[in-house]
Amino acid sequence: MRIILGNKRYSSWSLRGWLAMKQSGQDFEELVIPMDTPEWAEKKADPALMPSSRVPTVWDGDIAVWESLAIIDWLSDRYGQTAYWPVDGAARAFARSIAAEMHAGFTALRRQCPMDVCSSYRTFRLEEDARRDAERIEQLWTKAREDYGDGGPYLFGAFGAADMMYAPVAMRFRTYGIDLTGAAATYQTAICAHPWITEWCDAAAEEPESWTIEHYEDHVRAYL
Ligand SMILES: N[C@@H](CCC(=O)N[C@@H](CS)C(=O)NCC(=O)O)C(=O)O
Repeated sequence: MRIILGNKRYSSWSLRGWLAMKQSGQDFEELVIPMDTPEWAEKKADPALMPSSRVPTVWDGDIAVWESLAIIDWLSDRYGQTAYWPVDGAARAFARSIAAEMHAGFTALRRQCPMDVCSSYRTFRLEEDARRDAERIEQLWTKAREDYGDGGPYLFGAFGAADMMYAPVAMRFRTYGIDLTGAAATYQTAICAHPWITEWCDAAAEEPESWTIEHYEDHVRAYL
């Protein structure tokens, strides 16, 4: 298997797909393409590499899968549902719902706080719509941990699909100094300390300086 990724520093959707690949337990190759470069423009125009012109894209032999949730579905069908979704029906319904809510929503938070695992902004101001997104996420994490979190430190106990979808948000909260409380704060600490997250951040820190995307930095400065 092979996964096509954007910069590990910035590409939150890539992180979701990559975590799903790690969870499969299979060996896979990675191709990281620096976004906003001529190479990116060329590669994203190639449907034999990126059929949706977006990352992540997974190639399983000659079968392409894109969209982070579809990648999770594909891998869970192939390598075992229980590695991705809770067995208990109520827990699974909640896990699927919050994973889909992440995939489709929280646009204000995503727009205002682009993922940047290499930076830390201690004076960041969230606008009202992004603040509401952050509060909703804190509520969802708290409910998952309190109602379904026995058996491990992650949203549904063991690491799974919902954690893959929310890990980039935990990273954003860390980057922008957005403080959580109670069970949500404990969860954020656990996910940020996950060895695969550490591996991802270490690789991000090794990316060349020339891959820095200036307009992300300019955008963030507006909220400092
Ligand atoms: N809904 C998609 C989102 C994928 C996406 O938007 N990826 C970004 C990078 S993080 C991308 O490839 N954007 C195209 C571009 O920047 O040209 C998913 O779940 O995978």
